[in-house]
Amino acid sequence: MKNVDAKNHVSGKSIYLDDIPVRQGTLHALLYDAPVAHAIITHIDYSEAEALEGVVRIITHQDIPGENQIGGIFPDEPLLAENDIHFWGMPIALIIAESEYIARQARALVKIEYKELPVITDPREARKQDSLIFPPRTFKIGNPENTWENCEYVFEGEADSNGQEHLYIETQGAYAYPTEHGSIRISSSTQGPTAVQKTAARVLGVDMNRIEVDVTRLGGGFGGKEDQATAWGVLCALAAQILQKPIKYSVHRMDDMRITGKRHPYRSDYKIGLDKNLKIIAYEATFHQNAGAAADLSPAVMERTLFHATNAYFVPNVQVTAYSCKTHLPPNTAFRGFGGPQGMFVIESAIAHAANELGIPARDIQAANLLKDGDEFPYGQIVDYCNAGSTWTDAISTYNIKTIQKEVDNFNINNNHLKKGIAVMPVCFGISFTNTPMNHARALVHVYQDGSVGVSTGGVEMGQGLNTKMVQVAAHIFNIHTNRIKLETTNTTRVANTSPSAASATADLNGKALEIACEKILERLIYVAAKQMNCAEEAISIREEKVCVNGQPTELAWEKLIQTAFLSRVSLSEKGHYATPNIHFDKQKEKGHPFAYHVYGTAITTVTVDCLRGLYEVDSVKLVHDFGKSMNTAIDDGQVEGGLVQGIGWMTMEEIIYNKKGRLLSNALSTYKIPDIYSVPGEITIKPLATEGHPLAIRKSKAVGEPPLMYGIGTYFAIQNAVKAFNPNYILKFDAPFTPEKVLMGLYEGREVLAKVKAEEEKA
Ligand code: MTE
Ligand code: LUZ
Ligand code: MOS
Repeated sequence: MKNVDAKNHVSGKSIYLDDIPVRQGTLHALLYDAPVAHAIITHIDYSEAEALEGVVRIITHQDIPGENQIGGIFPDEPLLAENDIHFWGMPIALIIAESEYIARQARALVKIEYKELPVITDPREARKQDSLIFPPRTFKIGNPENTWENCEYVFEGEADSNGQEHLYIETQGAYAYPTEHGSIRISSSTQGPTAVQKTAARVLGVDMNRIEVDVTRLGGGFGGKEDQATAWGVLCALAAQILQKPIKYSVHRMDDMRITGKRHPYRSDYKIGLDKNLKIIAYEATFHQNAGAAADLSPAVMERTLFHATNAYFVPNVQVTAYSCKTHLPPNTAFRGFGGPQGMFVIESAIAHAANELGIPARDIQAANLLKDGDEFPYGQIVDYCNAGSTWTDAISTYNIKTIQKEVDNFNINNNHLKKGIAVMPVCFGISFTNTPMNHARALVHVYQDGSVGVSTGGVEMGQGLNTKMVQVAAHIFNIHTNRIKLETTNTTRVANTSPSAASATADLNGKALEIACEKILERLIYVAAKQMNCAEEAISIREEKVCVNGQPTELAWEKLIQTAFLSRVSLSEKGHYATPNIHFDKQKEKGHPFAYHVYGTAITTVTVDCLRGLYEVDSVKLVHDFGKSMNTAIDDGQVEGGLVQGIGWMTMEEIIYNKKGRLLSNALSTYKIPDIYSVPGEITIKPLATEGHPLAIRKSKAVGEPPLMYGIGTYFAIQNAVKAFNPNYILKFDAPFTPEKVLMGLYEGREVLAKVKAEEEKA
């Protein structure tokens, strides 16, 4: 089935936040944010800004009727700064004006005085100064300390990965207006409508039932709107409450980039021990997560780093520790993969390091250590339905790794200034919120008198194709045409107390709730049909919009059945509630069974490096992915392609730079490079692994949103492989992204190579 929104998207009819027609008298909001990363405010003068014609009001923390607090996990983040500034871009005041243009002029007239304080931007430095968001956590299995002496080989090193800007095409924003009885209605570009509702209630000092949050769809979220959409919704609601006027805030790209948090940069240490058969028998890692100035989702992100620290490998002795380091950057947040990619990059670095020292391809080590059924993850879950080995073997044989390697070797022998590299990247990603209590969802279904169906769930459409999958689920249960079904907006008054659309689990959680709701209605319809047809309920089924008795279609069509049910006073509405069974986790012991299931896959990446310029191209990514039994291959393939390219961007070109004073330098698309059509691999081949799927996945179609991002990690190691082919003196570094600058430095470090190139140039 095609994406239900495809036509409207390409014809520009789809409605995003900025497309909502505004009400008469709508005012525009704009933040005044901190022009320094760490300081005490001594004086702010708003008088000139306030005097500007068209400025209606400047709202500060003093105007907040409830709590000045938006922290989700810990209450450590004010909505508007009081006396202290903790990051460059920290919201201080909200300017309300008749137009955005006027608000922008007013912003330039605000005068601030402050006393600057020392700035920390580096997580290792933060740890040294004991600046942590919360105490460190350790996952442990076996006993690495006693294993090192039994290892044939032990390697130690550092691996760093940088942050990543979400760059959703639609920036953050919200539109709020007052309704009756002290209530506010907020349209928000959020992955977490309930988070917006709950936080708005807290800040405004009203009950949650006074706040209605509605979401049509997002122009991308990628985790950046799981928690950080909240502030904008709350700011608009606050101004709407104070002024009793509609308030709109659609955030300018550069403001969005400056003010919001990003993927967490990590700086990590690893130690890996292998026996003589290349079995990894011990692994230790210490992760320093750059959390920024407040907790935001950092505790949960850090947790997932620990969960995925050993990626798709079984290691009997593991000790991994993570520190959430408090720095003076904007609070970093969820980003596709949610700490998992950062953890995986470190063990892949350790393996690359070991392979390089041993003079063997990394894939020899990878292949020797893949997970199998019955193995135990360091967090206690026992591996089942394991597809680490099957996706690996399938990829290696389908794409014929020996042939690919031979082509690469031949190319490298015959080319001096172009070199190819190759890497294999296995992925294992756990599906469920690692915080068990978040794994539940609800849906609400109305069958209308004419047989059409309206569906509401707690899930948010952000481009991942959720609504299409939900239509498919309802159409399947009722066995009616998909064009009879309409997905409603996501609204807190229809489906309440929702978890954010995140963790790749939205279709599973909301889809299962929707199945339950539809099944309950179907049961009643079958009762009505049986009475009508004068037969047993067991004999009744609905097939292609017709009531069947013992499998034989009758004259009773869907529409007629619905009318009959309605006239018999049978309820045609129902809600469904689903909570993932069998999951649990004990944070004291750091053991449990946190994931409903895991998603597996293996990608083979080849690249070509231009050894004169340091530029590179990804020739191909050929992968085998464990979709389970995909319910929509067009959508799922799109998720694999998008995730992969986003992962390649993170690993190779997207370079976030803050200066020592904590100012974002890569603050626009002219200074921050994201993948474009030219960065996409020349070939992407996706082969679905042939499996039966998993019973806890919606219609056995596994979650697909995040796992493919991690295939992008292979690109780093493929480039490294090519650099090494050109420059044998290159010393492996693990410092993503591998930008063209770093590639160039790597190609020419060590004098001999430079001399060789010069000699060749002279000869030419
Ligand atoms: N795909 C598109 N087009 N836009 C997005 O914002 N977000 C990703 C992924 N794919 C995203 C996307 C992230 S971070 C997650 S967690 C999942 O989609 C969320 O949707 P799901 O739970 O339905 O997979
Ligand atoms: N969000 C969250 C997530 O709150 N918990 C998670 O485990 C998670 N995982 C991936 C993405 N977002
Ligand atoms: Mo995705 S990082 O769970 O929003």
